Amino acid sequence: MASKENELILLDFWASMFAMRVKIALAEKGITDYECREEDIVVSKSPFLLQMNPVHKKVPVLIHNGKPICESLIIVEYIDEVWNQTSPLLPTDPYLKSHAKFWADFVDKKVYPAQFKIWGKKEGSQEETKKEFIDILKTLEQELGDKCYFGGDNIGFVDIALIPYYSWFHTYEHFSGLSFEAECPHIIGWAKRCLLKDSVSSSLADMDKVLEAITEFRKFKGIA
Ligand code: GS8
Repeated sequence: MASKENELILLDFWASMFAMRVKIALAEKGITDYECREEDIVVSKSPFLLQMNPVHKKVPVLIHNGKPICESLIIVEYIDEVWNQTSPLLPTDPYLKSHAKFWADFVDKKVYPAQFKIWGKKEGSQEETKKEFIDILKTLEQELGDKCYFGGDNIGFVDIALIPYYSWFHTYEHFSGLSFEAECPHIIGWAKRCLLKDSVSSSLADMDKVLEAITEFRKFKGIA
């Protein structure tokens, strides 16, 4: 447990791409001494989650010395500002910072809804969805260009926003028949580079466990 002056609690759900962002950011800052509380977001949210995030009632929530911070990208920025002595995640230059925030926002506005359509819908109505998803990944490949990471030579805000989705790629491929290696090899190369970092590999959910859980979830919701 963290010391009383720096008490950190993360309200988590193991397969949440949003919660994984927070875990990567904390790991990048070398923060390992925090309490991770798993939430049952499907059947029964804890009264503590409802108290800490009364507006959205969602994970992740980071509680720092009793004060809740909600919304994953806001949490990552908060972590970057509070633990600013090491591993900067956002550039200090205002233009470069706004650029990084633009692409992280793109991930939230485009990748999240497109991926949901892939696994959260009945198979068979998917041709447009698949094309939409691949086009989004290709747009991200263009932004990545020849860089090692979206952040340049080190992983940064955009890498942290996007890489958790990689732990779901197996699930997307399973329900769509897509091959990301064939369609967007640069994104796959980038993802593999990210996974070489302990901060990422220790924070991402197991791909097979995600597929298993989503297969069960689809049955539960009558989608399968
Ligand atoms: C999204 C959090 C979210 O959807 C963020 O933190 O960036 N914009 C927010 N969390 C999900 C789990 S991951 O799919 C959640 O808590 N869902 C519970 C619910 O919808 O009731």
